[in-house]
Amino acid sequence: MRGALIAIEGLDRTGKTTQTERLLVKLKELNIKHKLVKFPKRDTQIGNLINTYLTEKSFQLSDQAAHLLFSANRWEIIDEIKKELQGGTVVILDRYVYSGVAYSAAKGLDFQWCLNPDVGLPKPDLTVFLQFKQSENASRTGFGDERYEVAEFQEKVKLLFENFSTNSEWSPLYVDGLTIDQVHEEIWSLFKQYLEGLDEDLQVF
Ligand code: FDM
Ligand code: MG
Repeated sequence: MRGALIAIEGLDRTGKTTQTERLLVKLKELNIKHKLVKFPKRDTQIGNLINTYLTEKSFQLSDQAAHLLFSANRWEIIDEIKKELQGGTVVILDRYVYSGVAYSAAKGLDFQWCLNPDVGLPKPDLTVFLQFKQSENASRTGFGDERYEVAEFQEKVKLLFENFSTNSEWSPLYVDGLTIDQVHEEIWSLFKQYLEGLDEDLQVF
């Protein structure tokens, strides 16, 4: 049995990080082996460059080069993730390939071109996509000042994410009006069935 690969996706400010932290607490309580990986993973050399790109608007990089860095940031740690899964650990991803494609394609890059460098990466067994039904996101306060934290851009990203909604492992979750606890319960009800691990091999993008 291998561990499940679970991704939490969504736009900025939808509660991904809060919810992944809640999941970790729960998994710890239940004594289930788990590992969290947040993408971009900023504490590697490639991740450092990505962090500079996101936080310093004066740092110039073509959209293509930036895109490939985000993909490289996944490839540089994927063997470690696979090893954890083989050892039976549940791996939770806070953003993954879907963010990679949606954010770059929202800048006008070709969708398939954006997916290409990630082809071969393992597909999650479950992707929970946190979203707002209302395009409430645009008016939400609390955006920071990183490169992509701009309401109009987030609206474009939202449309691009919709391309994945036909994927079999894609589980949209509307968070409008729900408390943190309620969202956690919803995620947990999707998550539960994967806790025992899986026999089938990982699929790949
Ligand atoms: N982002 C994230 C991308 O543009 N491509 C990617 O492959 C990934 C993983 O980075 F705006 C964007 C999404 C977001 C920014 O992410 C930083 P966090 O989750 O806010 O740290
Ligand atoms: Mg952010």
